[in-house]
Amino acid sequence: MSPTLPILDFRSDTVTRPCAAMRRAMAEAEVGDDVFEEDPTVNRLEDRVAELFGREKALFVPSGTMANLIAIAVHCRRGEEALLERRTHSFVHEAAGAAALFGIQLTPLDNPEGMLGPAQVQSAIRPDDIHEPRTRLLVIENTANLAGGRVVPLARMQQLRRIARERGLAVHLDGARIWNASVASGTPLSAYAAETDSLMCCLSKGLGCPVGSLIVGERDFIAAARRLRKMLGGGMRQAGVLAACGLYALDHHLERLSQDHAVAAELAQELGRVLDGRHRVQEPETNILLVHTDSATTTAETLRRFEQAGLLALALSDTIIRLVTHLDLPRDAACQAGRRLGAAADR
Ligand code: TLP
Repeated sequence: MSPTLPILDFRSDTVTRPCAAMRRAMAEAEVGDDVFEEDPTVNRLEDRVAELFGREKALFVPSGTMANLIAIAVHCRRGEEALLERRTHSFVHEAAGAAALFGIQLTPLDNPEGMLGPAQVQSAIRPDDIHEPRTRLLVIENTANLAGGRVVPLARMQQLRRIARERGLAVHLDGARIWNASVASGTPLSAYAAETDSLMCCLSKGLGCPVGSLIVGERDFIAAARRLRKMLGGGMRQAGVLAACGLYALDHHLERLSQDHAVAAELAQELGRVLDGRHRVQEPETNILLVHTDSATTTAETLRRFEQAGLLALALSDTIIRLVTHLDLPRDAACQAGRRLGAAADR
């Protein structure tokens, strides 16, 4: 790789750094002790996010992982069960926190779409039998990250909610990238939220904040979540400096997500052009692009080829490479990637 080529970091939308204006908002933030609920900037962010989703309350927490853990633990008691699709972040990438810390069983269901289906949920819900865990919760991830940033359609969420209601289950939405789902589909955030009992959203992914997620729900749910946040050591003090980033991002970085989606679509075209038949590029729906390969060797070779061209990507498995677009990439990142890979192939 030429030493002058800037790195195009497609590993995740979590790699973004706060821009100058966001840093100014941090520096100027009014702060107080948030454990006493006295940080005006945190309070403003929580009120704003609750309103965006049309729910009573929101709670600012340090990470998406903590947000999911708390929500699952408020819904389920020890020995109870939550159902989720096998590729859901809470099952794959949260270090089994719900099981390890709260005694909650997460039961994965396989679905080729990467999202729960109504029929499989119906048959997975347990009967009232002393031998079995009590099924309490469905966890839905929208967008579905490891399925390639797929948007779970509102109609699917409505079907799942109906089943959950009929069978006495709650629904939690991992909306780390619900912003992307909403911008891509034109579905209002409040419409998604209406099909859930709780949800979480992340500021630290496509919105470009350095830290932070929120749990959203009704008053009693958030009161219980606040207690668990303290138990887990997630009560932050003058957190307004972080919340200020969220307020800034909601004003300036939400609508622009459509650009990230456009760059991902362009990148799919470019990669389709420069990668050979050992690769299949999955059409992106949002800002996440998957490249499926025929073997672990191809994956390793392709990642090496990317790296030599100054592109960083992640292997999700032996045969899946993930690339994510975000606001720290140049607008022509896809063209640049295609050009660099093409030029390297010609050498
Ligand atoms: N996802 C990260 C990695 O952990 C895989 C990424 O780069 O995509 N829910 C979803 C759907 C997520 O994608 C993530 C992070 C989380 C929850 C956890 O958020 P954090 O990293 O704030 O704990």
